[in-house]
Amino acid sequence: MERTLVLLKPDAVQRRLIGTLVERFELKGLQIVGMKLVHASKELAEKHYDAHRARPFFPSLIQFLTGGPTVALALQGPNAVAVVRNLMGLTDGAKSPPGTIRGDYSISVQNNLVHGSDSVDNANQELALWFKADELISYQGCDHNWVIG
Ligand code: IDP
Ligand code: MG
Repeated sequence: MERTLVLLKPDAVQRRLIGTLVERFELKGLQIVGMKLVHASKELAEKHYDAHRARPFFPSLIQFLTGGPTVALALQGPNAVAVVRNLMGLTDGAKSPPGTIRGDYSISVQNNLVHGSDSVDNANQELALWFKADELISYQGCDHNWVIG
């Protein structure tokens, strides 16, 4: 079973969308195996977005991610990485189709509410960056056989 990192970025927290967004992932059938509120340090934010270090928007992105608390979620399920990316939609909220999280709630490129790992390798690295090993909980959901089949 695959695991992925989701962040409800500071705009989602400030806009009181935590419950709404967690519900989207839960109703899809993903299982929460880690969850915490983190006020990201500059060091954590820069490590998380290291791939974008050379981009012109990097300083603004780091200011955004460190500007308030973030909810870090570890989600588990079949093809969790791709499932989450599809639920999120496109990077630019203005262009993301209705029905996706960003399409429904964001109209910005930067302030697009959610992060989701883009590959299994990156998911494992990002989970290790945001969570200690003992903060990820393995358990069998009681509805597992109905949701997964
Ligand atoms: P993703 O979150 O859809 O995977 P990435 O290209 O990995 O998008 O970019 C990481 C984050 O950087 C985006 O979610 C968004 O917050 C921000 N970002 C991406 N492109 C731009 C841009 O052109 N201007 C400002 N911020 C951007
Ligand atoms: Mg990305």
